[in-house]
Amino acid sequence: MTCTQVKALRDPISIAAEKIRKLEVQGGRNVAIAAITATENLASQTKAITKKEFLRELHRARETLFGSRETEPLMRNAIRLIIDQVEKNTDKSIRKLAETVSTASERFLKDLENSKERIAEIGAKRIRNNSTILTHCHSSTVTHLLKKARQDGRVFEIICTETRPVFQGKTTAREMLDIDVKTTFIIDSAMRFFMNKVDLAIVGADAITSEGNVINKIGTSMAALVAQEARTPFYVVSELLKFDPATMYGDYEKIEERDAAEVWKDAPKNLIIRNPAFDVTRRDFIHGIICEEGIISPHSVAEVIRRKYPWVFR
Ligand code: RUB
Repeated sequence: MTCTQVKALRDPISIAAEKIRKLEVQGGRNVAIAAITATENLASQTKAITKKEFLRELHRARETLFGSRETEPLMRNAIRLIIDQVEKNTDKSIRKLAETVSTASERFLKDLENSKERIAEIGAKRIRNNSTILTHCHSSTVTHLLKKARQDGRVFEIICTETRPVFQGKTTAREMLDIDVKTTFIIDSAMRFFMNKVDLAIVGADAITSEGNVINKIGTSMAALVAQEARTPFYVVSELLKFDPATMYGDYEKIEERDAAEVWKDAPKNLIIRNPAFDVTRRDFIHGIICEEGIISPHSVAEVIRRKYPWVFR
């Protein structure tokens, strides 16, 4: 290993980006937390002498983190806000600027935690006693909501999809078994078979667009489609800051395409394998977005965000 490679491995940003890329850290929320923590660590260890150098370091970190997963606006909004605070700070002392990173990071993490709790409080009320809920992939926001419902004494069952190709559904299944929830594990293509046997479908989100469409793990739009056919209410559970402001100004949210080896390791030569990580669920399929501001219609999402987090649009 070369000196540069060793140095890169020790750097908190490269370590975090690598974990995010490899899905050792998964889910929009955990990705954002890992990126924020790494940025805070980078700032506390900086050897920069001038503000210009410090900012250059932060901008480099931003590029590396944003490149680690393309469909994660919560991470992007967080890092953008933190760097913005440093840029606005007129102080020239690096210690003070590093403190700004730390204060902004801690505040963001605290707000994120509060949102998670608020979402769980609101959403848990929709989990009726003796109901069955279907979920797809692993969303820490969804499982937190379900844990809250359980703490509130609600008895319910979960059906979770395995979520090919990386099987994040196994994490959901384990978390549900840990809180004594009766859990059934199904293959993704059994979604339609089970959808008319459940009372509710709940999924997380990676990104929300200005039109109120939701981007989440590949297969989510299929779940939404079959939920509509089965007349099963379909809810998205998400922090508002998963909103991507660039979609307001014409950009499309990028859909990350992952390594083909995740789908088939020793695939025959010349076989084309496609592995998109996410898909878009149109707002018409979504009953409501359960967020920190309540259960809102996907149609009103941009308006609610503009009111609650006006800085996102700047
Ligand atoms: C995870 C996924 C989750 C959202 C929401 O995909 O699609 O539903 O990220 O998760 P991956 P959370 O495993 O590819 O990251 O509520 O934890 O933010």
